[in-house]
Amino acid sequence: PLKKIPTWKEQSAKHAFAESAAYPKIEAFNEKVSIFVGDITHLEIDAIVNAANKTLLGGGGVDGAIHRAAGKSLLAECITLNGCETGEAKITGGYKLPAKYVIHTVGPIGEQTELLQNCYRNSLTVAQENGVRTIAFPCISTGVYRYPNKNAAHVALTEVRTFLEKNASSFDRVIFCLFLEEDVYIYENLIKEYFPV
Ligand code: AR6
Repeated sequence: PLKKIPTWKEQSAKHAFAESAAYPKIEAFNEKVSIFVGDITHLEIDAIVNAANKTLLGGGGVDGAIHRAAGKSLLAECITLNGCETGEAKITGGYKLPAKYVIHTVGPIGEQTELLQNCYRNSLTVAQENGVRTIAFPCISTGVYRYPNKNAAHVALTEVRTFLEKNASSFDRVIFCLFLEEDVYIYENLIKEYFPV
């Protein structure tokens, strides 16, 4: 039988962070992934990923929440970046967020698998290049951009697993930050397939 994957269901980010700090560091990549259910702007970690749009100048959904929580200095830095292509990723400071960095990636509009794969790969690469050891992803493209939730979860889990297989020592924790019940149901089932112990 598969060992149970540690999951975080706490709405309290402080509690989640305390758990993360207490969690023993284990080399196996499958010990490094977690589910967090709640608001990504509450996470006190190295980097949170933003599901942005090509302008990088803010929007609704998780993008709006991140800009509101980070304050206007985030927008000021984003203005200097001259936008971002779909599938690419760019890093900024976190400003008033408890996270040190925000990694902005632009998901595809609709189900364009390769572009969504690129979002995860490029975000993890940018994270690695900047010494980020703890990172959280929202469910990129599954809101306003309408990528089907379950298929998007397969992409997210595949890409994180593949990246960790090659670069396990670069990261202490990769968090799938889930905001909707539907995604909690999907990830709790699929994560066991991608990260068995
Ligand atoms: N914390 C974590 N996840 C959240 C939060 C939050 N605070 N708020 C929403 N989500 P979406 P997209 C979830 O629409 O589909 C913006 O206007 C949400 O429930 O934010 O990539 C951008 O500027 C869903 O599961 O991103 C772009 O124009 C997930 O985040 C466009 O939307 C992604 O939903 C990008 O669309």
